[in-house]
Amino acid sequence: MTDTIFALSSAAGRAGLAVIRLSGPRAGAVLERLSGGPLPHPRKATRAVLRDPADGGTLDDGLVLWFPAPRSYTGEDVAELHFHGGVAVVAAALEVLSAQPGLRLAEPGEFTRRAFLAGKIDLTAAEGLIDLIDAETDAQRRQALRQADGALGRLYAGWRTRLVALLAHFEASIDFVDEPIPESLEATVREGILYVENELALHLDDHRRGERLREGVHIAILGAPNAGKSSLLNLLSRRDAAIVSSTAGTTRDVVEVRLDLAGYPVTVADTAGLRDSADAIEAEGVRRARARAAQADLKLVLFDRTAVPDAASRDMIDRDTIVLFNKSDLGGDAVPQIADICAQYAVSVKTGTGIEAFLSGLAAAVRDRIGLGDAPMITRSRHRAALQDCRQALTRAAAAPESELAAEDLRLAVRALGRITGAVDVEDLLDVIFRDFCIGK
Ligand SMILES: Nc1nc2c(ncn2[C@@H]2O[C@H](COP(=O)(O)OP(=O)(O)OP(=O)(O)O)[C@@H](O)[C@H]2O)c(=O)[nH]1
Ligand SMILES: [Mg+2]
Repeated sequence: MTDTIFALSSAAGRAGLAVIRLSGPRAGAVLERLSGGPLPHPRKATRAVLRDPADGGTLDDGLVLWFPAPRSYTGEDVAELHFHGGVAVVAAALEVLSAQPGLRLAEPGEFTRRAFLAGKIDLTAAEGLIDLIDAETDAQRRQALRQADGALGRLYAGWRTRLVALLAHFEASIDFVDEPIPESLEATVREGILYVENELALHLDDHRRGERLREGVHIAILGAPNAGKSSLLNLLSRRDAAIVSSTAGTTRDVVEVRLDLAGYPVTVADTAGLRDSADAIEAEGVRRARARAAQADLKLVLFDRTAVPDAASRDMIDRDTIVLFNKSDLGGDAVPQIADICAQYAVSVKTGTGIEAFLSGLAAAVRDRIGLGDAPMITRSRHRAALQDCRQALTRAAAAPESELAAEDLRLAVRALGRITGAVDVEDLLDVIFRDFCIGK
């Protein structure tokens, strides 16, 4: 018999309410024992005094819910116990449950894993749920919600169904060797393959928007020593994250701050001032700054407006850059148009001049890089890799000289798509995916 699992599903610690969830064949019996009565009406919150069956001692006066299989989160019998959220109440309740025969504490993500195994959700929906729990900003929440709802799963399942149908045509022709596949049918099948391949190509050509939204846009602050990079990081993060001083070469390590920028997640990295240095530690800092620049989705290149723009910083400028002329409060010449491929702003981090315009430009640049479109976006490199495999297999299938070879590649393509939603080859994937869950989910 399957184990019956239980866990605290609400957050640990002091709270107004605590929810303990049970799932499995013994959930109903345990609910009856604790509440001392018959099972409540399915899916209706019912008041109950919960007692320890061992000595009849009262645990709490709470609410219980009963979700008989298969209409439950996991597809199994599920019971929910709502307690007052005190730490001691919850600890006592969990101890009583552990003492019940056939019950054990759930592993991380085990409830959702059971939901997947019962066919309640596909893997992309399960991953969407993890993201929903982890969502830090509003845009992340909306993307996760859409994925948990199955939008991505439906898109992939739709392509897979199409390919399976095409494959069936080929397999029929291979089974009946005596009757060669008609030219017209072969052309239709190839057309179908190319159609899906094209859809996949469009879906893959998304500039990693979905992954960026999940992981955050990486922004690097770059520029000559003393330009005001650390001051800018502190302004953006509204705290003293990095040391600011008038000594050139203050910052050596990369200092990272995660922020919510107008609803989008970003990671801003402050870096060492770019210059040639005989000091080994500073030189290492500059090496790290350059490495960050190479990985960044967006670069903020800072110049001191009162100084001549240095070559090292100018070399950093490309289309993914916003140029800032800082220290406008100190005057200086009219701001030169340093590059025509990106936006530039004259600001003073010290007095706040020009900062508002820069911030709205920055928010727009971030939105451009991850904005939520209508089509579901690829959110994980796991999905991207499988989609790329699928696309390559389709390209080969369309060009294959014989139907046997085309069929084999088509089969590989179907399997690659199935790997994303969990239709095939899942065993080894499950552990990887569900261990990201917290216990009680
Ligand atoms: N007047 C004026 N001073 C500024 C402004 N922004 C920063 N500073 C000053 O410039 C000096 C250097 O600032 P930092 O933020 O440490 O500069 P940095 O680019 O991080 O310098 P390194 O870490 O050495 O590369 C400090 O004394 C700041 O107070 C500004 O807008 N106006
Ligand atoms: Mg600094």
